[in-house]
Amino acid sequence: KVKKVLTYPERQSQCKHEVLKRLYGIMEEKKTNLCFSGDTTSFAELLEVVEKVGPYICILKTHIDIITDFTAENIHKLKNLASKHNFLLFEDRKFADIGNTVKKQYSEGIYKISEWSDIINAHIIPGPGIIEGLKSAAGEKGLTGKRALLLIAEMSSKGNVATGEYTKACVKMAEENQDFVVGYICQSQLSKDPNFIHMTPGVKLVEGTDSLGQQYLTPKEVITKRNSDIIIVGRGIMNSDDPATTAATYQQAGYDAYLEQCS
Ligand code: 5IU
Repeated sequence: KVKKVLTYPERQSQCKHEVLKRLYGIMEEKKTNLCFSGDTTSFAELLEVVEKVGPYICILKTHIDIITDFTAENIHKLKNLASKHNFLLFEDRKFADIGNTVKKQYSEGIYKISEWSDIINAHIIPGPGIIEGLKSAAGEKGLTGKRALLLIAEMSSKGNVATGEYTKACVKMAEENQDFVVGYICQSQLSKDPNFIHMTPGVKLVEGTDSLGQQYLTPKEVITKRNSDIIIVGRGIMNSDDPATTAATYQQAGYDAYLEQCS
């Protein structure tokens, strides 16, 4: 039987980017491909739930601009949780403007995302200047190699237009910018190159939809059928009565699917 995917340690040794090497290391050590999307408007609640789910995740995805009680002190606490539980921070900012503007959105304003978020993402609609802009912002803060970008190649929501040629253009842009782009937000595998990781949102234990266009696949479908690498789970964990136990369930489902893939 031929292995369908490389193991995390194999990918870690074959990939070039420091952030990706760290991520594969965490995935191997903690036996998890679970990214938790902590979509709450309360920083206090975010810190509380992350303290519980921290042991089960490799990445925490945030939407810092929905938080009402933002403070630098809370960012400090979040960074401490990330070191304590050993996971990366991914601000799901979905940059989409010209290079000169995203550069400021990434490093300035209230949130100063580049100072704390290991990973960010962007739409490719403006062209490669958006990648250059974000990369130069990280460079100016002395963070070259410590920050990485994911390109949004596909979306989970019904009727989205990130398909076909658009997705292909995204893959091309990623391949041309490997010093900063480390992968994709997508719904299925787009590359076999270990320098690119695939992260898939729209994941729940049971398939379905929400009332605003979200479409859900199961962890098994995402990892073994779509050959993605990371499952991104928000409400499936956030809205559960026991986030820690539920996160452990998603961790196990995602990791079992990975083991099945590489055995
Ligand atoms: N998200 C998606 N679909 C996408 C992209 C991002 O759901 O195509 I790009 C984000 C939105 C939300 C999280 O923060 O992933 C999914 O949350 P739920 O698991 O609660 O649906």
